[in-house]
Amino acid sequence: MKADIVIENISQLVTMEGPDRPRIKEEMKNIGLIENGIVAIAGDKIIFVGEGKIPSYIEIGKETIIIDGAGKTVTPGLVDPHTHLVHGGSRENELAMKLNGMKYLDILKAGGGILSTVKATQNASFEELYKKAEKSLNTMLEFGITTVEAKSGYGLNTETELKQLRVAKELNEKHPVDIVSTFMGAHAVPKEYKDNPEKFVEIIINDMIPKVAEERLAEFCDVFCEEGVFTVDQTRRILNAAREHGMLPKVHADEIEPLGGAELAAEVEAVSADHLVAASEAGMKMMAEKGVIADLLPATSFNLASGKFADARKMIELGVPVALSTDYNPGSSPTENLQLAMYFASLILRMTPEEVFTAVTINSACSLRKEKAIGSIRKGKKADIIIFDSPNINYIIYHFGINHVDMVVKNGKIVVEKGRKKGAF
Ligand code: IZC
Ligand code: ZN
Repeated sequence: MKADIVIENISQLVTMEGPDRPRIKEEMKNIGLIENGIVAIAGDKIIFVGEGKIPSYIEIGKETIIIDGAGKTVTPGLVDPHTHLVHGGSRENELAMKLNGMKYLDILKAGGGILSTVKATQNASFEELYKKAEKSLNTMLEFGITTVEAKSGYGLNTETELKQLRVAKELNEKHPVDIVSTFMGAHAVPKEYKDNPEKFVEIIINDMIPKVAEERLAEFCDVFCEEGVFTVDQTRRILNAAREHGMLPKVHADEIEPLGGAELAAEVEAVSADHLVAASEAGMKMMAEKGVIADLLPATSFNLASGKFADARKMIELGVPVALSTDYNPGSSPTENLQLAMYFASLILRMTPEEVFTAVTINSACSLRKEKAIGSIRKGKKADIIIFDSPNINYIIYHFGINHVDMVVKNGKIVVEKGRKKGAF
């Protein structure tokens, strides 16, 4: 078999070998590390992973690209399983309010926050939303993200929710980064329904969900289950309706107030519960029992500046599989830099670099139900591979705030070189 790309002499090759399922407890420390590693790619697939020299049955032709991995760390493409990628506008006007001590939920209650992005998204054209999200996707790719989840939820009316999801669909078709879509009409209660939120829940269930399903615009459904936003009961009803239409549940759970979101996520057997800063230990135990993935977003906690962070150590100890995300959004986490979230996960959540890499590869792939195709470097899997200009994984975490990516191979093609996007797409 002829190789198109060979990466050899790799100082640290992180394969994430092991079963295609979420890794828990001590398993999160096993990253399948190979020193002096080698990877061969043909077409869009990995055809060989090993140590030392390439075996003779793999043909090296004149066109085969040989990459020297000396002094480099090679990992599976990073998977970001929680973002609000497609939206209009930005919210830097909230910075002064925040510095004056105004809380995230109070800004929302006053008609700002998510609702100000809703206005900007309703007013933006398809092309404007597309261009803005494309720019963010390029940044994400340069930071090593090869698959990203994207939520709707800045439309809050059927037409704009569909517009957001259609933008994500077209970007998925045209941009190298794979996008997995989530319908999140239940992101905030629009002003018109402030006094009758039940009416809005009805619209989500009876109008939005069937239309999203009919156009096959989303694989998942998510709800912002939070004090003053959607109750546990409303969240349950919305997620059950979405499941009936083929969308798997995710929950924004216990981000700020301990409402019982973790417990609900376990009850509805959600694929993931995200945030969990205020989650109860009982809720975490229920999640562990049901295999619900904890998707933690430490960049958001950092940026909300409340000093509160999710208890990752407790979750890992209890056997909850942990994934990590940027939560890229214009309010609580305006950053596409997953490496920064990885740094916070290590230094603040006390996750080891091995646990961090498990969380952004195989566990995050599981959080998007894509673990059969991505999340590890194994023969037959998709050739989504990152070459970091770092001699080991500890260095990537230690030297923080910068982009360590040297090269990105996506679907077997080199799309980032020397940390910069290559060509137009
Ligand atoms: O726009 O503020 N938490 N949703 C729930 C967000 C943050 C995004 C936003
Ligand atoms: Zn979110």
